[in-house]
Amino acid sequence: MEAWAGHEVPALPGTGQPLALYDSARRSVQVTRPGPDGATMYVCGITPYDATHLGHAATYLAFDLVVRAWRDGGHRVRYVQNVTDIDEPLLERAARDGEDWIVLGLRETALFREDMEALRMVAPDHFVGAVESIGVIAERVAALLDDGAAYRLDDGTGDVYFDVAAAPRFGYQSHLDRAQMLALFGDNGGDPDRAGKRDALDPLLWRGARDGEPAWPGGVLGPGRPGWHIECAVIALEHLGDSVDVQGGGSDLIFPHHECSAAHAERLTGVAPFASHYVHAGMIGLHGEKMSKSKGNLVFVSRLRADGLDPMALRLALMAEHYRTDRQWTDEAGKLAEHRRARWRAAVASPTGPDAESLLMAVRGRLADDLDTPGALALVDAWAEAALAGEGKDPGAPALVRTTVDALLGVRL
Ligand code: 5CA
Ligand code: ZN
Repeated sequence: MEAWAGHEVPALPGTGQPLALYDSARRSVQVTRPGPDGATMYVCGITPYDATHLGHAATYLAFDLVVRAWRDGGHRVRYVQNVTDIDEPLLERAARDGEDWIVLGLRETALFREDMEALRMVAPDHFVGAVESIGVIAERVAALLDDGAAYRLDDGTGDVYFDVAAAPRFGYQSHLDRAQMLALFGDNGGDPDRAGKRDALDPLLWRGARDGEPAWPGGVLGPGRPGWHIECAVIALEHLGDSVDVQGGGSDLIFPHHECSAAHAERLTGVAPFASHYVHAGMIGLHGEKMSKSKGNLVFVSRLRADGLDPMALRLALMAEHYRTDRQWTDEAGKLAEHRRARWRAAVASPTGPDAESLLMAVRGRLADDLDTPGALALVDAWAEAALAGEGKDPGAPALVRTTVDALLGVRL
């Protein structure tokens, strides 16, 4: 499907530093090492039944900063994001509201594009729906069956499951014990109690057609629709090759989603690990609870925009704390960010300011260190206050700071 329009990221003098990111699998911050063909990143996209809340915005912002840092480091970037435009939660919401699931998905995806554009998020090179990928997903599920890594339940449903025993390293990404895995699996779309499975943790690859549910031809699989984890594995493999530099999403996807999609991809290609870095953004909450569709405590980007919060201030608000920390949204955070943006705007409108090249190097250093946005923002604050106090006489500095903030932080002043 079409991504949003995106926008120019201005070039900066010199080259950024190698980007280090926390990898959930190795449980440490490690330098990313994109190959000569460029850096590759797959980020788990929305399930479009309720777009776009601040949690989504914060997570996609983290990966937008990854793209900016890589580009600044001289890398070509290939970035893919999916849209889970067919899945249980979408069908449930459509049924609840008496709406066609296709209409619901299209409307929320359109709103998501609008919000991403307003937030000046770098657009993915491929923005790929599950529905448009069903043919290739079915082929890969058939390959897993042929390979003995998947099996069909013999209860006449046509449902096909992945055999986790076919993934000897299962668990290397999330580091959970079996009890933790079982609990999360059940809470996140899994069916640990389904009769006939070889292992309670075996994830669904293909759901055979049911009366009243949408279904597509699946070739040898018979009619049905794909499971969730295989969707992301196959879309990544189709568009980015056998492995990626970064597999990204919120920390709610560590298990089962990223563990299972890595297991599927690795079994399909024989290449492990599927991702050099499994990168996870912390959860945004409201009044102490994780923001989620099921809890109904969502703050929508479109609502904040309609209420007059500038999208650039929203970016700054979401960058005020580190992307990996779970954090709370408050109206106060929005106000502080508006104030910060106003100070920065006034500062870059000054005729002169302190040396901006050293600021650029320092901001690059903060972002290269696992996207330390609080550190980067503090550096720009200090420069802005000095410029506003009339310190520093470099007439070229304000323009370079404006470009630095635009290119690396995505904030247009
Ligand atoms: N379609 C799947 C991924 S393939 C999905 O999880 N969709 S979603 O709409 O529920 O979430 C979209 C993205 O936002 C995911 O990366 C998810 O991890 C992230 N996300 C969801 N809720 C929050 C939250 N409260 N805070 C931060 N990120 C969140
Ligand atoms: Zn995904």
